[in-house]
Amino acid sequence: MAALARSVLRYSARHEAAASESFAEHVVHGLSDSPKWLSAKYFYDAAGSELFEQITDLPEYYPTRTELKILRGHAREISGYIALSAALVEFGTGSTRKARILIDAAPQLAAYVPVDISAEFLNQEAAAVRRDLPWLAVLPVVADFTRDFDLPPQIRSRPRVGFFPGSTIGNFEPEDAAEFLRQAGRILGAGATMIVGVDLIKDEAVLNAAYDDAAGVTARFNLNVLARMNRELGGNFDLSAFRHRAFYNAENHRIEMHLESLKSQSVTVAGHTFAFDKGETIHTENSYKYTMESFRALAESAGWRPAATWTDENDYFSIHALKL
Ligand code: AVJ
Repeated sequence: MAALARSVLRYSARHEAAASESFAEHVVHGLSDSPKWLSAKYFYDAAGSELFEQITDLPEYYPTRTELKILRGHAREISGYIALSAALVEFGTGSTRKARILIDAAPQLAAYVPVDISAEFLNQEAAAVRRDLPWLAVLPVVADFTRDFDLPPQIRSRPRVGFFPGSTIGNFEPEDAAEFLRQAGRILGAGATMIVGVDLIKDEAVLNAAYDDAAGVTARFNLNVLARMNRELGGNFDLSAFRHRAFYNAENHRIEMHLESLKSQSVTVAGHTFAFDKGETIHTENSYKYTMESFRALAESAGWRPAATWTDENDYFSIHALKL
C-alpha cells in the first residue's frame, strides 16, 4: 500500500501546485516532467466543450445517458433528500440539463446556485433557467469550484444541497476527491446534503470502448488539447504525429488517456522546446471508477454519511445522497 499511497500523494501534491498556474505555466511544467502530463481541465475550450457534448451522445459512452436515466427514474426519491426551501448548489455546471430534472421533481427548492469558471456560458444558462422557472431564485457564482468560494448572501439562511453530477469527481485523484468533498462540506455547512454522480467499475471492454469510440470522437477530443496549445500558446504540434490512447488501468481503478508520439520529434510551445521519443506519451486524463462501497468509504473519510444510493439495471453508474 505504501508505494501506491505515496505515488498518489505525490501526484496530488503536484496537482495542487498546478492549480494556480496559467495554461502556459502548466504546459511548461507538465511537458518538462517525466512522464509528461497535462491536467484534464484544459480539454474544455470552446472546441473541446463541443467535442465533449458529442461524446455524451456516442453509443459507447454510457455515463451521461445512464445518469440521466437514473435521475429521471428516481427523481422523486432523490427529492426526498432535499429540505424545504433549500438552495441547490451545483459544482461545475456545464449544462443545466441534469439540475433541471432535480428541480422539476423538487418544488420545495427555493434557489439554484450554479457555480462555474466560464462566466459567459454560466450567465447564458442561468438566464434560460430563470426564464423557464420564474419562481426560482437563480444565483450563478463565477468561481473555480475546486477552490474555496463564497455562497451568495441571499441563501445564507437556507438549507443547502450540493449537486456534483457526471462523475466529474473521477477526474480527481482519490485523495483530492476526498479533499474536494471535505471542502464542499465546509462551503455547504451543517445539515447539508450532497448528491454526487459516480461512474462504477465494470467490464473492461465496456470501459475501454467508452473512451475509445469507433467514430473517433474521443480521439479528436484528446488531440484537441494539442490544437489548443497551438492556438493559444503559439505551439507547432503536428496532430497527425500523435495518436489517442485510452485504456483501463485495473490496478488503479481508472481509465487513462494519453497522446502518443508516433515518431521521435521536438515541438515548441509557450516558448519552450520539448523532445519526444517515438512511443512516448503525454498523460492527459485519469477517470477514476469506484464501487458503491469504495465511494461510500471515500465519502465517509471526508466526513459525509452515505444516506442512499441509486443505480441502473446494469450497475454501470451510481448516484449517491450524502448527509453532513
Ligand atoms: C467529464 C470527466 C466525466 O471521465 O468520462 C469523456 C471526460 N474523457 N471521455 C469522463 C471524458 C473522455 C469525462 N468526465
